[in-house]
Amino acid sequence: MKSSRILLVAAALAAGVGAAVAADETSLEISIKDHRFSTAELHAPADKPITIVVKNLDSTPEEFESKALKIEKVVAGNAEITVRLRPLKPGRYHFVGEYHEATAKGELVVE
Ligand SMILES: [Cu+2]
Repeated sequence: MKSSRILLVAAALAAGVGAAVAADETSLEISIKDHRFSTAELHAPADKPITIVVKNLDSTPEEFESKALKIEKVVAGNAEITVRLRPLKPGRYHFVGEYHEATAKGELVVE
């Protein structure tokens, strides 16, 4: 009996922490058009989780890739993906559209 009550308290605490983290999260959006990112520079605060929605407005697929962020995710033509990042240290994190690397370049600036 005693242990189940402790479990309930633990579950309530975990739920509270989860809600606090979600509210503190940074949501960003970027689109791909004519094999270029718009905008090419994203800004986010340090030490907070980040979510980036990548919308591909081109009809051909693209691969959202960043070695610095350890991301490699294909976005189908006229589709979108959501990328979730752990809290990051301040810095400039480059990313590219790997299928059109000459034009699809961008940076996530964490400060
Ligand atoms: Cu790749």
